Amino acid sequence: MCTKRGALIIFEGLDRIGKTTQSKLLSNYLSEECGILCERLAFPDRSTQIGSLIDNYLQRKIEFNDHTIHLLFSANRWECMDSMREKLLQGYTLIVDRYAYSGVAFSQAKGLDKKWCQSCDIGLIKPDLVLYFNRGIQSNCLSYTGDERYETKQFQEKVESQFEQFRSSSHQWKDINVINSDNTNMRDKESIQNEIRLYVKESLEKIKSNNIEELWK
Ligand code: DGP
Ligand code: NA
Ligand code: NA
Repeated sequence: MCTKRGALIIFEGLDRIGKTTQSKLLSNYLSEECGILCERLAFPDRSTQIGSLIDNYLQRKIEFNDHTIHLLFSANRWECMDSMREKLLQGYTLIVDRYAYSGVAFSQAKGLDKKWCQSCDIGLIKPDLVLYFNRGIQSNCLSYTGDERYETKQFQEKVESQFEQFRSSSHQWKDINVINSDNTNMRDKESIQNEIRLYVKESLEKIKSNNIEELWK
């Protein structure tokens, strides 16, 4: 095979912080303006059978204990790995909304053991770039509240402090601050998108072989 593999680019961060909007903008830009093979996906992928259990859980229609739902979220990533690997090797860059970092952060916020949380995602495809959406220092101009299970201010703040642990532990982790420097407003979409495009360009240039590494090994 002589095509260079695509990049695995992850969007991470709290709920309602702009990941979906920005990942769609990026995906359109790469495919339409740069002519780069590209696909966007999101975890949880609610379209599979496991994803439908997760969807019902998030909508509070069914219950699982904390360990069980953790394993289901992880299984939902694992069931996509073969097709993701195949796509990457065909040269597709994959833009992915959430990944194993959400898995660890959300479950740790409930009090589960970190090592246990990480263990079931060991061996997933390692990202080339993780864009972590955050609000910098504590800011009140974001609302996380929604109807789904995790969408309360109190829980999101716990998750936020768990996300922080990945900052220093990974060199492909880049912070995207969504709040203006005056700390009162959201940055405009274009400025965030431009920052993301620079990181993505850098990351695409770094791919020199078809080698795919594994997460947390
Ligand atoms: P989203 O579709 O991106 O809004 O995600 C749905 C919710 O599930 C959101 O509150 C984040 C949470 N979530 C995403 N991935 C995981 C995971 O692996 N484990 C847990 N416990 N929660 C997750
Ligand atoms: Na959500
Ligand atoms: Na989302």
